[in-house]
Amino acid sequence: MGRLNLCLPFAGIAFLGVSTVFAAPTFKSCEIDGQGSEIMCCDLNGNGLDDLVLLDGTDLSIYFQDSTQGFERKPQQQFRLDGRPSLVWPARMGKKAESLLMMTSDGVTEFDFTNETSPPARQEIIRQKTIIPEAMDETNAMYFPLSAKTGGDWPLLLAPVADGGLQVWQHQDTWRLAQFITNAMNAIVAPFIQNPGYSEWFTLSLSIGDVNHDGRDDLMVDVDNGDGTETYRLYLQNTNGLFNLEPALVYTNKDNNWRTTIAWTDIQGNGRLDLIKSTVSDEQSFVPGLPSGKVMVAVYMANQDGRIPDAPTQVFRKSDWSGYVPVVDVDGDGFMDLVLGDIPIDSREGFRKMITEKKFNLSLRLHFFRPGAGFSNDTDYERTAPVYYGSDLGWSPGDRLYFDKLLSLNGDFNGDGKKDLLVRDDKDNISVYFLNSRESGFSTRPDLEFPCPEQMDWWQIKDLNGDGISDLIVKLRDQDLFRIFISQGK
Ligand SMILES: [Ca+2]
Ligand SMILES: [Ca+2]
Ligand SMILES: [Ca+2]
Ligand SMILES: [Ca+2]
Repeated sequence: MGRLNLCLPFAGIAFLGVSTVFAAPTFKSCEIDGQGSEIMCCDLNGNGLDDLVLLDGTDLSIYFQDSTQGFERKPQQQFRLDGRPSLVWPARMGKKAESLLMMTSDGVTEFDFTNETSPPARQEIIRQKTIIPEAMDETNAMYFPLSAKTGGDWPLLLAPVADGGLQVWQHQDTWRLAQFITNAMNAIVAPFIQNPGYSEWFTLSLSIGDVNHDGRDDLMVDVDNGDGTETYRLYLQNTNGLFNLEPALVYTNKDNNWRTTIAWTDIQGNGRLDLIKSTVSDEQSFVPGLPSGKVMVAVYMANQDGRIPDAPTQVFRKSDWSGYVPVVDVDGDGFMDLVLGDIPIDSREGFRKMITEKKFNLSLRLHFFRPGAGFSNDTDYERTAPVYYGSDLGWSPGDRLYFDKLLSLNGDFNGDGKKDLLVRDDKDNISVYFLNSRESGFSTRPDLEFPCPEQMDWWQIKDLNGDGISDLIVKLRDQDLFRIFISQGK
């Protein structure tokens, strides 16, 4: 059996919004029916509005966005990819509308949906043996983007091939193999326990994003060295639309284990990647069997030459059981800020109460970054957020706490360029508290409430209609239903 094991290692790259006069916008809600674990947002017909592609096994359902109606409940198109393991992602291929690309064991195929009413036009664009398995016990397609924007009409396409190599394909009239990056990923042979014998599996850990803000996506790869260390390499994209094969950054993490989480982000917006490394303590709390939740957060600011220093520049502590640190530019001044959390459990009784009420209080501490001074050592602003976690079995906030459910600071729900607090704060609602200023922090009462009396699996934040205000997609649990809240302009 083959196994796809994919992850995206670095935190999102900040988008600096434009400050304008604002009020609480109104949101329209709609629902789409459909099964699937992943949803892709992309503009398939080129009308400037993101459409939704729901991925379920190898079945795709397409919901086109209408500027007044939002989304209709039923998909306008459904079709099935080839019955083989594949990676799928959207990319803009020489025109305004985006296409869906599918990579299988023998190359890349483009699906073009510009004619909404007929099935997509299909074209094989790259014929090349890749490391995607030819067959698996359970055949499915998963979302994994393998294209890099160049600032021009065509992206670069990346094809992982044998022996850990990554091919870079460039479009010049036709698709041509332009570059080869060696040692870009792990492809190892590992024993598969249930089925004696050996089968190949691979891990692909790479991230594509514009690190130095020149409009060209850069590439970071992460290779597990197999000795408890891993090596990150950053390749910047040149003005000729290819990668500089001399890495701009090489960093070996000597603590490659479950307790350590690494996030790469450009804190100062100077084009150099900085490192935030958090380590979860294995100390026990006073509740038997419950770890203490203490986490050490070490910030390494890159040197002038882009290198990561041996010793951390600043060290912080938090206690929220999460190796994940939300690094976002909360106040929109162009510098990333640090958000630290604490979940106080003072007693066994307190812990019991937390379990029975299905709610805990998360204390958020904001440390704003100031040029020349770094993150403030003292907390700039502190705020308690009640978090309702519902019937999630057990209690393990872990990385999911900040990521894709319960709480997020990745959205701007009034379009003022400042990030707002989105939190599942009671069993009926997901609430938004606007960030008013550094000093006064988030609103005391919710500015927006998105109704969600059902159990939910996760949410996704994205500006689907391009009005500069974040929209919200909520996946409901145990129902083939997604609820979508779309802003109606500023
Ligand atoms: Ca770049
Ligand atoms: Ca900031
Ligand atoms: Ca805002
Ligand atoms: Ca919007």
